[in-house]
Amino acid sequence: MISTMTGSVVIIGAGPAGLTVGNILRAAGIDCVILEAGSRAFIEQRPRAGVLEECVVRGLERRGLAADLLRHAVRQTTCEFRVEGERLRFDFGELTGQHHWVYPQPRLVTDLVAEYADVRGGEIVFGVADVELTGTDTADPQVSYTDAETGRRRLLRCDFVAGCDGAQGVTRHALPSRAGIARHDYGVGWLALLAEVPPSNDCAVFGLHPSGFAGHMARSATMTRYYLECLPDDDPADWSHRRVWAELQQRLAAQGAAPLAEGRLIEKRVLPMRNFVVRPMAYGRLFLAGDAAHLTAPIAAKGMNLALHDAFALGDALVGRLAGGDESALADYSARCLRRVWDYQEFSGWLSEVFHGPSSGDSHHAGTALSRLRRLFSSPTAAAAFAEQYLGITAGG
Ligand code: RFL
Repeated sequence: MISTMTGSVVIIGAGPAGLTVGNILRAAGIDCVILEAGSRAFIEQRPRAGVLEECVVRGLERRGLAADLLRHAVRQTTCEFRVEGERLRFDFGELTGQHHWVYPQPRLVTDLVAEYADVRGGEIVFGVADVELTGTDTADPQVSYTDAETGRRRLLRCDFVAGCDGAQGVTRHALPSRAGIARHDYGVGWLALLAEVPPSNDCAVFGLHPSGFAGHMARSATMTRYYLECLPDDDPADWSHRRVWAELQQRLAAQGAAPLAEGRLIEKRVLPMRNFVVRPMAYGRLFLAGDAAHLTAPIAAKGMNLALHDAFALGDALVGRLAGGDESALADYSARCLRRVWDYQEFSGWLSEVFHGPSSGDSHHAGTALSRLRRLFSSPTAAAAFAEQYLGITAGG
């Protein structure tokens, strides 16, 4: 079966990036179809990120995509470091006038799917398999896939392809071999945990400890994400309920901090801390966005934010081209996004040095890590620079 869609875009992947691109195109009346490997229920429930930068929220709001978020998200203006039994509270809100928004990724995805499919009339095909791209370096790109309902192959001819299929997707592999992939492996793992308990602090907590980093991040009034540094090849099965809570209590302990509220762990998986960046993010009529183009370990909580920054740029550029004949923003898309991507990669590396210093087994690294951290509380210039990166204020793009 062949469908020809003139003046149109095929978007692969219905994560935050793909759904945002789709919504922007639909708002401009441009035809598009989103092909998603999972089901609607699957993408609406998959627990992942939960922290959005102020500038991303404003970007969503400008495109009519933040109504529920603005009603329900919680604002945070402070983060807290716990080190050597001390609590160091960093008030980035006071420094910048901006804040973070806590809104679980599954809720955002639910909002974006509803707006795209139910309000803006966008087409989305769930359960696709064996997606293949051809002719992306010509004016006649084609995408084929196996339809879950009929089991038959379908072929779509379109004008542009948006590769928004995440870090495990296929679109990145359609780039020519000369496209470069820069990789970095931090050599540590994080045990990512989702606990059915209310947050135990009013803001994100980063615990620097000789046994390993630990993190606490609110997701909702009843759900908290925790992280424990571990070996990259650790088996989550070796982390019993008791062991997890004992390590969290120990690594996040500080004077004046109440013990953590403990509860059922509904997710427990080991994430190797590694990054990659695809350069360039575009080739011919194929444009990558989000994790498909760059993976940023959750050290700095930037992955979903970057995916949305890309999606704004790509959606707007495609509208400029398809509705107005203006090629310039598409031509600049990769270079523009990569400026922000590299800024966030650098910030992630900076934070990794700090978070993983005390547990590195290297007393020199431990010393410099603590020095970096303490400078945020003694130097207004260092504090301002950190706050800008934490909030994504000055990054290019
Ligand atoms: P997604 O969300 O992975 O969506 C890609 C979609 O593509 C589909 N797909 C395919 N569809 C068709 N054909 C194929 N061949 C396909 N292959 C894949 C997938 O089913 C999926 O629906 O990518 P996107 O849109 O680029 O969004 C990226 C974000 O999801 C990601 O960066 C964040 O979740 C990262 N992240 C965090 N980011 C933050 O900004 N703040 C955080 O606090 C934060 N915490 C996290 C995180 C990621 C985590 N994990 C599990 C990796 C915490 C965790 C634990």
